[in-house]
Order: sequence, then structure tokens, then C-alpha cells
Amino acid sequence: MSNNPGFSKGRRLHIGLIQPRAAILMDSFHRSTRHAGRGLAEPQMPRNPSIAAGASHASHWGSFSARWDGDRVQLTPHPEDPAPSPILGNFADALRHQARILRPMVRRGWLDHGPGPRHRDFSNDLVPVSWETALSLVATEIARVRDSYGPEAVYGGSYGWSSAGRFHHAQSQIHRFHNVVCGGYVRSVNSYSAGASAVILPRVMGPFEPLSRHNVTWDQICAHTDMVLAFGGMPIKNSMIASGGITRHVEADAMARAAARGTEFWSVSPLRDDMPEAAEARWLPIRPGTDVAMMLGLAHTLLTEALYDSSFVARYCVGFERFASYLTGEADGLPKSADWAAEITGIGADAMRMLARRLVEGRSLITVAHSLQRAQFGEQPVWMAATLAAMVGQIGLPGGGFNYALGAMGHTGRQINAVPIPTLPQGRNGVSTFIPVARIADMLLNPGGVFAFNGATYVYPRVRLIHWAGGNPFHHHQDLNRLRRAFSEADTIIVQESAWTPMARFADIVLPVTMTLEREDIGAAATDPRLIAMRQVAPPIGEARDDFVIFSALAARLGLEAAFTEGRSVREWLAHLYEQTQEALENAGLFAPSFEEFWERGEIPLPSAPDDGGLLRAFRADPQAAPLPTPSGRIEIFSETIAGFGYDDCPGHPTWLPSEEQPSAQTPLTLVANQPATRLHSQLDFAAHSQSHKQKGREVVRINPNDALERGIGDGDLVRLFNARGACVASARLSADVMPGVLHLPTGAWYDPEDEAPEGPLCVHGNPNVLTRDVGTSQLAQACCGQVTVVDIARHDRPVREVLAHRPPAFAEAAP
Ligand SMILES: Nc1nc2c(c(=O)[nH]1)N[C@H]1C(S)=C(S)[C@@H](COP(=O)(O)OP(=O)(O)OC[C@H]3O[C@@H](n4cnc5c(=O)[nH]c(N)nc54)[C@H](O)[C@@H]3O)O[C@H]1N2
Ligand SMILES: Nc1nc2c(c(=O)[nH]1)N[C@H]1C(S)=C(S)[C@@H](COP(=O)(O)OP(=O)(O)OC[C@H]3O[C@@H](n4cnc5c(=O)[nH]c(N)nc54)[C@H](O)[C@@H]3O)O[C@H]1N2
Ligand SMILES: [Mo]
Repeated sequence: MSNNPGFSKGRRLHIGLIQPRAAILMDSFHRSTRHAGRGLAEPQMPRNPSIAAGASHASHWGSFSARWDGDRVQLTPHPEDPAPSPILGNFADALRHQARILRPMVRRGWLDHGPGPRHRDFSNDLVPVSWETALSLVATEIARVRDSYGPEAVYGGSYGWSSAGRFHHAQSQIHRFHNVVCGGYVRSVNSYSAGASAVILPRVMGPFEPLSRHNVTWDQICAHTDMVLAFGGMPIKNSMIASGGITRHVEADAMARAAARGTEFWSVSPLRDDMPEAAEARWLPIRPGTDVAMMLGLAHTLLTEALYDSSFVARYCVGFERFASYLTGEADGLPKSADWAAEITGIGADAMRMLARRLVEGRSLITVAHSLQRAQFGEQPVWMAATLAAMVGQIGLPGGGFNYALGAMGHTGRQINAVPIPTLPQGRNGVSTFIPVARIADMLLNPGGVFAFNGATYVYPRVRLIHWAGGNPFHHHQDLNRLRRAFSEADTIIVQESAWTPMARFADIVLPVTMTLEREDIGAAATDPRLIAMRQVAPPIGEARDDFVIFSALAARLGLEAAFTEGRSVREWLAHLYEQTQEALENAGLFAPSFEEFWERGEIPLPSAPDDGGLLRAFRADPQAAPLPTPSGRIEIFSETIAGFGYDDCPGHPTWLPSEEQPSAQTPLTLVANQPATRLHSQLDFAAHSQSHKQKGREVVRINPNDALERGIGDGDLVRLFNARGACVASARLSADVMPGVLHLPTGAWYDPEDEAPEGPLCVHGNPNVLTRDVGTSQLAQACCGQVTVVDIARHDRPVREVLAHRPPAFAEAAP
């Protein structure tokens, strides 16, 4: 490893998995990207010859080098990536796709009547305006709202994944702008990803980040684990993604190596393919939303067969007795036995008993996908899985115990970097008002309304201005018909976007933003051993500008340009943000080149911290010296704090609470609306790879062949999914990988409503969020419940219009 610049002799920090061959490949990669320079921002500039050689770049789904031929992007995955994500294919034709936004636009109704609540839809005219006009309209409107109602009338929560660069990260930019220039904004807390676990875990075990990302690693599994029991599986499609960047996709290989050594993977999921073939997993098809019952059945077996680790429970946990009396039925007359659980889950009682015994035979690890907690009472499966792992008694052992969400993203199972990555300072928010992120429609429809959250009560603000950058609420939110009504309550909606997403089409003012390949940035994640110089690959389309440039111009109009920009250009910001990482590298005695050298090389290695098992390992070793940050310092199987809140939807110990929404005669099937394999959320849905997996232009819904036969549905048929909240059209695929009674329609098809359809707004593209339920998980976390809902499905024989979501709206000019 001596030819690796990140490794200096005598240092104990190591940089991961680099092999000499890869390092050589990396050298040639560096050579080919050495001469990229500045001066590419203006579309009319001649092309820099370095662009033809390929520029280093990073995305949430992988690092790569890219060449632009004036029309398409040629991409080479990072030479060290053993399994590059096919999602990279979405970049090929994205830059000049007709779905890109070319110019600033303003809604005619808003121009004519001024700001105010009004019925909004997707067909109203937007008129093109100059940047000058757009910026002064936005600045004037922000000033009006702030000066008349204060910054607590501005919703800047602006949830969304944006793109991978550390500087142009749209959420950071928009938050910094509102904090520094406008005095703050109503913010959102927690995420659509892990809204319930982010609240329950710290109360009963420890902070979310260390329990998911600094815990059991793939290396530990390969070396130690006999059995992985994965609730919700560990789909490779999901671990392809890591926010900020990922240079190596190691998961499939790690699972194959573990399986070859004898690790048994058990996947509990409604879909067979939630575990890669490499894992040679056993599949336990479970009725969605019933995992807590199965976990209780396993726990009951461990208790009644005296297999559980009573000394672990006594030393490391509190409240087991209260829970045990619930488990045995002493408390409520209902033993939560394997036979009881079999009725609820559809998994055989004998299989559960066998599984429980297997769990205590060797080194076993229990994982829970985020999906389980993205459902009503979603706090419970997370808490119960931790409780089950505590009874097994292996928490804190290498490759054993409990790792929340291992395999749900490419951040997990890896080592954390030993140095900080560049981060844009966001300033201080002068507004204390917030909402749990998924309560946005509730907030807009119910200003002044009271809501419970995590042990306290709060009031929804009256929001007048919504400002969004880097997210797509018509992708991420539930019950989209309700969201449309909610957004109509706002005075003004401003959206900064690079493409005509439904959110952009719905806005009053749309500002066109560069795509990541059209600007320079730094790519990094705390779990990835590379810092990537994200070079500009192509000139911006049309009049698109960076979010930073837009916010700088707005700040200038509001008299605070210097405070926002601190006098730095983009390149100067990159150099400035780099300093912190460089300094930490230098202090560790590692390769710490100047910014210019880093930029010229295209990337540098970052050292990783030791694979030490994190806080659970330390806690196991010495619970007095390293207590958990819970009230008792231990794992709380019963939580006095949570019990004290008096929430009937989240009692004091893990409890089986069936969702209030169950299959019925009208809606006999359960829909799983999970993360898509062909893209990240809704990003680049219009592009080649995502498109190539649609059928008849629609998103594909998978259905078990028996359920299809009953309804006369054939492979490739157009079908309608519906419930009382909404309806959408998708294209059917018959698959025995989907358990009976379940439909699988992933998220991410851009919402494309036909408002005049007889059944009300009919999404002709297949967006499942027209069907999902917009309620909080419980009063504890108030998190998103988007993963599952109940529906019916029928063949759609009536004519249905083609999908228009990826064309520019009629009023906008098309990309050249
Ligand atoms: N039914 C259901 N719904 C779900 C889920 C589910 O499981 N089921 N999952 C939920 C989860 S976990 C999540 S995280 C959310 C994801 O929801 P989002 O994060 O909102 O989804 P994205 O499609 O990633 O949206 C990012 C948007 O940012 C834009 N963008 C990219 N780069 C830039 C930039 O530099 N500047 C600006 N201004 N814009 C940019 C992209 O074009 C895109 O429209 O969805 C949630 N919704
Ligand atoms: N390709 C791709 N990868 C992604 C993303 C993406 O959009 N595209 N998004 C990223 C993001 S933001 C996040 S938060 C993570 C999300 O991570 P998750 O939320 O864990 O991912 P999902 O794919 O929604 O769900 C995982 C699987 O859980 C199963 N499942 C659903 N309901 C149940 C249930 O009740 N019980 C059990 N046992 N299983 C159930 C489904 O079959 C589903 O395939 O993924 C990340 N990875
Ligand atoms: Mo997420």
C-alpha cells in the first residue's frame, strides 16, 4: 500500500480496501483528468480539451469520470468500484433532456392577482421572465412576508436529497440563505427515511447514527456472524445509494463471502428479492406491517423455553419484567406465542420456534430496514427488534446483536472516516417553530392547530411563503390529492429545480437550476474513503444557475450579499471548505495536499477510524464506564419516560399495535410502495435507465400470479390501483417473488394527474403516493407512513392518455 498517498509509514490509521491493482488504475485515472480547469461556466465558451479526457465527479449512487460530447455524457465508473450502480446510466441523456427547465417562469394567476391562497393545479400558464424580473419578484415577496408576518411565516424546511456535492447541497444553501439573510424559517425535523426510529432509538437505546452507521461492519459479518435475521431484507438496490457519495459498492460481495463461510441470511419480507442472490438467503414471506407480532412470537419462544440470556438482560437492560408480563399474557390474558403470531403474520409457528432456537445457537445479528418504521406505529418494530436482540444477548459482540437499518443504504456496515468532511455552515435559525417533516400538509391545512410530538405539544404556524430547493414533495409526501389542497393554502410557492418535476409545475415562481454535472463541487460522505473533486462536465443548459448564485443575487437585493457569500466565489468556497479536512489530515500526519493539488488529482483518500463496534461494544465491555445515553444508561425495554407521555399509540414497552388500516372487501390487497431500483427516488425519472424499466411508459406494479389470475390481469396489462384517497394507472408484471395478497409499486414515477378522469385525479404514470396515507406514525414521532397501504386493482380497459410528465409543460419552450 506504499504507493497509496493516504498511507504514511508508521501511522495506524488505515484507508480501507485499496489493492495495488486498483491504485494503479487510480493513477491512470488521475492522469487522464489532470488538466481540467475553470472557465466553463459560459455556454458560448469553446469546449475545454480536458473535458474530452473525462472529469472526475460524484453522485449519491457512485463516483465516476465523465465526458461530454455536446449531446450525451459518456461515463466510466470509479475504477475501484467492484459493482457500479446501473443508476449511473441515468446521466447519459439527462443533461439536454426536454424535461430540463431553461428559464425562470412565473404563474400567470400569481402575476395577475398577486400572492394569496388560491386553487392551484398543473395546467395554469407559467410565463417566461428574465432573471432580473424573477429575482426581484422573489426578493420582494420574501421581504413582504418577512416584514408583515415575520420569518415564522416562511416554510424553508425544503426536505429532499438534492445532489451529492458538499457545497451546492441545496438544503444547506436554502437554509443558510434564510438564516443569514431573512432571520430564519419554519424548519422540519427528522426525515422521511427514519422519522420514527430517529425518535424512538435515542429514548431506548442510543442515537440513530451510531446504531445504524457505526456498529456492525460487513467485515465483522464475514468473520463472525452465523446468522443474520433481516426484517425487510437487505436489498442491493438500496445499498447502491449513499448520500454524499460512494466509491465502492461492497455489499453483494460481502454477503457472498459471508455466505461462502457459512453465514445464514434470513429475509423476512413480503418480497423475495429484498435479499441479493449472493446471500443465498432463506425467505420468510410476511404480511406487511405484522413484524412486531413475529418478533413477539420469537421472544415468547425464547422466554418459555428458557433460552434467553437472562444475565445480559439483568446487567444491560431495564424494565424486562413489565415487558415479560405482557409477553406471557399475564398482563392482558393474551400470550404472544408463536402460534398467536402465526395467525397474524402468515409465518408458520414451527418455523418461528425453530428460528428462535437458531438465534441463540451461534453469533446472530438482527437488522430492521427503515421500511418497517415508515408505517403506522412504526416505532414498535424498531423497539421490539432491539428488545429481541437484547434477549438473545449478543448486543455489542463483533458481528452480533442489533444494527438498525444495516444494508438499507451504502453508509452502513462500513468504517467511519477519521477526519471530518467539508460542510457548508448554515448559520443560526432565529425561528424556533418547527414541524416533524411529514406533517407539512397538516401544518398548511390546520394553522394554529395543536399537535403532540415526542412528549410535548406544539402549534402549527400560519405559513404564507413556501420556498423549496432540492426536493420533490410530489414524490416524497403521502396522499397527494390532500397535498395539492394543502399547497393551495399558501400565498406563494417558489421552487428551484433543474427539471420539470410536478413540484416545479405546481409552483408560482420557478427558478432553473444547474444539474450537478454543470458545476464544480466536492463529493464526500463520512463513510466513504475518498474525497472527490467534482469537476464540471458540461456547460449549464439554457439560463440555469447554481442555487448559490441565485441565493447570492437574492441576498444582494435584500442588502446582505456579503453576509451570505462572505466574499467568496464558488471555487473559493470549495477551497475554504476543503481546509477543515486538509487540516485534520495534516494533524494526523497524512497526505494533505493543497486544494489546487487535490483538485488536479481528482480525488484523495480519507483515513477510516478503527472498526471498534461503536457505542454498543463499549457499553458491553463496561456499562458503568460507557453507559448508553438513555435515562437509565441501559437498554430501556420499558421506558418510564415514554410511559409518562401517556400516548395510547406508543405505550411504555414494545407492543403489538395493528395498523388501523387493514385489508377489507373494498381494498383487499396490501400495497408495498418502496424505494425504486431504477433511480434514486424521483431523480432523473425521465432518463434512459429509469425509462428502460417502464412498460408502456408507465411504472410497473408487480402482482402475485394467483391474485392476477383471479382478476383477469395478464402480464403487461394496464391496471388501475385505487382506494378512497386516489387512483393511478400502472403496468402489471406477474411475479411469484411477490407474496399473495401484496402488490409492489415502487415510488418515483413523476405524478401525472388526469384531473378530468371519472374517478377524480388519476395519475396515469403510476405514482403510489396518490394512494398512501398521510398520518403520523404515532404521537411520539409523527413520522411518515408511506411504505404500505391497502388498495384494490383492476384491469384498465378504458383508453388512458399518454404520460406527459417528462415533457416540458405546454407553455414552456422545449430544450434545444
Ligand atoms: N410512499 C412512499 N413515499 C416515500 C417513501 C416510501 O418508502 N414510500 N420514501 C421516502 C423517503 S425515505 C425519502 S428520503 C423521500 C425522498 O424524497 P426527495 O428527496 O424529495 O426525492 P428526490 O427525488 O431525491 O428529490 C430531490 C429533488 O432535488 C432536485 N435536485 C437535485 N439536485 C439539485 C440541486 O442542485 N438544486 C436544486 N434546487 N434541486 C436539485 C432533483 O431534481 C429532485 O427533484 O421520499 C419519501 N417518500
Ligand atoms: N435504488 C435506490 N436505493 C435507495 C433509495 C432509492 O430511492 N433508490 N432511497 C434511499 C433512501 S432515502 C432510503 S431512506 C433507503 C430506504 O430504505 P428502506 O426504507 O429500508 O427501503 P425500501 O426499499 O423502502 O424497503 C425495503 C424493503 O422492505 C420491505 N417491506 C415493506 N414493508 C414491510 C413490512 O411491513 N415488513 C417487512 N418485513 N418488510 C417490509 C419491502 O419489500 C422493501 O423492498 O433506501 C435508500 N436506497
Ligand atoms: Mo430516505
